[in-house]
Amino acid sequence: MVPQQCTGSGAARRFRIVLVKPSHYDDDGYVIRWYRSPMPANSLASVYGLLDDCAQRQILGPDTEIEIVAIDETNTRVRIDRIVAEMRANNNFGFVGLVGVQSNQYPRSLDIARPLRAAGIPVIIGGFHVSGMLAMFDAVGPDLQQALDLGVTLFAGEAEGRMDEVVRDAAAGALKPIYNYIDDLPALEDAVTPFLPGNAVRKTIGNVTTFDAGRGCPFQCSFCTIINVQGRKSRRRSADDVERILRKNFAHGIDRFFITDDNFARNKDWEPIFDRIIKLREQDGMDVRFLIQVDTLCHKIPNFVAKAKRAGVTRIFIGLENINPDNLLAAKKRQNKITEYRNMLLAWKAVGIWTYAGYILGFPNDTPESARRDIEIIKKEMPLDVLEFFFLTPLPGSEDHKALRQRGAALDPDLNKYDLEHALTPHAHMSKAEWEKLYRDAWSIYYTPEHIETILRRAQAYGINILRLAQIILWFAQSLSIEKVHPLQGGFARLKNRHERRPELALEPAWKFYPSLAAEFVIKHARVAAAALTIFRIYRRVVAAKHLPYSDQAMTPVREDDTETLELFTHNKSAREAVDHARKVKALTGTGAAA
Ligand code: B12
Ligand code: SF4
Repeated sequence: MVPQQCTGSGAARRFRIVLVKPSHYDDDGYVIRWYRSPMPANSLASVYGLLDDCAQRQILGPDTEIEIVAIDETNTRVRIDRIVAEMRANNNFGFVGLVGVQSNQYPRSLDIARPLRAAGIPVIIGGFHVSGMLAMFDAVGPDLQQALDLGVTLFAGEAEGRMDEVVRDAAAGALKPIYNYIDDLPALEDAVTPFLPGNAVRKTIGNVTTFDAGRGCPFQCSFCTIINVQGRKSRRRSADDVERILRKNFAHGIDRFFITDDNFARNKDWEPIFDRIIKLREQDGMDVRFLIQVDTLCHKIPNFVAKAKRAGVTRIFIGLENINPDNLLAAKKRQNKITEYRNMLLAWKAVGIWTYAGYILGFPNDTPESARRDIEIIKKEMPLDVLEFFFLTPLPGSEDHKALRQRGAALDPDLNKYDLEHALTPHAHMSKAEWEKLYRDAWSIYYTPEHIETILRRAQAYGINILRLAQIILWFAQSLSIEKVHPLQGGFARLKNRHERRPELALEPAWKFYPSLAAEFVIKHARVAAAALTIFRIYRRVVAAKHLPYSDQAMTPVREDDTETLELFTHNKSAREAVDHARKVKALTGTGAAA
C-alpha cells in the first residue's frame, strides 16, 4: 500500500495511519464491493482532511513524518495481512482508523479490527454507530463493549478540533478507550475542509464528489439519527470554505457535487452559499452542478428554489417518507404536509430540476394493500421522478431505537441488517414475510415500463436532460432485483472474494464458489443489458414525441378543488382530516396550501 501523504521527508520517524471506510456484508455473507463505487465517501474525506492538516502542521514534531493511507472498502479490497506487515515493519507506530462506521458496517469493522488488534496495532472506530449509541444511552452496550474488550478505541462525536489530541495520544501509546465529544459539537466555520488524494478518488465512477456544507437539522423525526448525533442546531461551513472546496475540486476536473447536508434548506447560510456559487458560475465561468437534500417545505423559503436553480442544482432529494398524515404524525414528521407535496414538487419542476424522493414502508398504519395503493396514487398525482423505498428501521441513534430497546421490544440483534433494507421488528399489520414482499414489490410497482415512459415524458416537458434521467432510472429500477442491494449501496460491477465472508459463515469450496460467481456475473450483465434496452427503447419513443405537447394529472397546477378530487387528499380519513386542518389554518392565518 503506497502512502498518499508524507510530510517532513528525511524525518527520523514515520507515524503511519491507515484509514478504512468499511463496507458491510450482503445477505450471503460477502463484503459488498464494486469495481467502481459511485462517488468518494465524504466521511473518509473529512477524516483524511483533518489528519492531512495534522501532518502539514507537523504536530508530532519535525522529526516525525505522518503518513496516511485511505481505503474505501466499497471499491478496494482491504488486505489486512499487508496492513499488519507494514505496521510491523514500522514497529506498530501508527494506527488504523475505521472511519464513518454505520451500524450496518459495525460487525464488518469488528472483523477487520480483530486480527489487527491481535497483531498489537492500535485501532480507532468512529462514525454514526458509536456516536449514535453513546448519544442515546448512558451505559456502553454489549456491541460497543465487544470493541472495548478487543482494545479498540471508540470515538464519538465529530473530530474537527479534536484530531491533534487523538494523534498525539496514539503516538505516545496512550490512546484512551473512549473519546466522547457527543455533547460538544464543533463549529464548522473555517474548519478543515474534506479532502481525498487522487488515487482514493480514481476508483469511483465519475467526476462527482461529496462535501458537507453544514450539519444538523431542526426537525424531530423519531426515526432520525442525525438530530441526536449532529444536533438540531445548524452548524455550517462559510461561503469562503465552500468556494475553496469547489475550486480545489474544479482544478482536478471535478465539477459535480453531492452536498451531503441532510437538510440544506435548513442550513442557516444557504443563501450566502448559493450566492457565492452563483457568482462562481455566472461571473467566473465555473459550470459546477449539485445534488442537494431538502425538506418538503423548502419551496416556501423566499428565493430558495430560484437561487438553487441559478447555483447549478440539477437534482434534489426529498424525504417524502409517506402520504398518510397519521403515519407522518406517528413519526413526528410534522413538517411533512401532504397538502404541500404537490406545490413543492411543481415548484422544482417549474425550474427544470429533477426530484428523488425516499418512501418508507412499514409505518404503524401501513398494510400491504394500503402501501400498494399509495404508490399508485403517487404515480398518478405527483410529479416525482425517482422514488426509492426503505424499511422503517429503528437505527441506533434514533428515538425509535431507544424507545424499542427500553420497552424490551423484539429487535433483530444482527447489526449488519440495519441498512434500511431489512425488516427488524414485528409489525402490527404485516408478517415479516409480507413486509419483505411489499418492499420487493414496491420497486416493480413504481418502475413499470408505462410509468418510466410517463416520468420521461413529464421530464421532457419540463426541459430536463432525459438521457441522464433514463440512466438513473435504470440504476434505481434494477438494483434490488439484479444486485440484491438498495441503489444507494450499488456500484459498477460487483466483486467478491471467497475469503471475505462473515466469519460466522463457512468458507465455500472453490469448485462451488467460482463457477457460481461466473454464472452470476453473466446472468446479471445479461439482465442489465435487457433492462437497459427496454429503457432505451422507451427513451427513443419519448424523444420521438418531443414535438407533441404533454401534460397529465400530476403536472396540472394545484387547483382549489384538488382536495375534493385527488386521491392523495381523499384516500383515507387522516388525509381528509389533514385537508380540513389546512383549511382551518388558512382561514385563520390567510396562509396554507389547501383549498
Ligand atoms: C452522504 C450519505 C450517504 C451517501 C454516501 C455518499 C458519500 N460517498 O459520502 C449515500 C447516499 C451513498 C449513502 C448511502 C448509505 N447510507 Co448514508 N448517509 C450520508 C449522510 C447524509 C452524510 C455522511 C457524511 O458525510 N457525514 C459527515 C461526516 C463528516 O460525519 P461522520 O461520518 O459522522 O464523521 C465524523 C465523526 O463521526 C468522526 N469520525 C468518523 N470516523 C472516524 C474515524 C476516526 C479514526 C476518528 C478519530 C473520527 C471519526 O469524525 C468525522 C468528522 O467529524 C449521513 C448522515 C449524516 N448527517 O452524517 C447518512 C448516514 C450515514 N447513512 C446511513 C445509511 C443507513 C446509509 C445506507 C445503508 C442506506 C442504504 N440502504 O442505502 C447506505 C450505505 C452505503 C455505504 N456503502 O456506505 C445512516 C447510518 C445510520 C446508522 N446508525 O448506521 C445515516 C446516518 C443516515 C440515516 N438515515 O440515519 N449515505
Ligand atoms: S427532516 Fe430529515 S434530517 Fe431532519 S429530523 Fe427529519 S429525517 Fe432527520
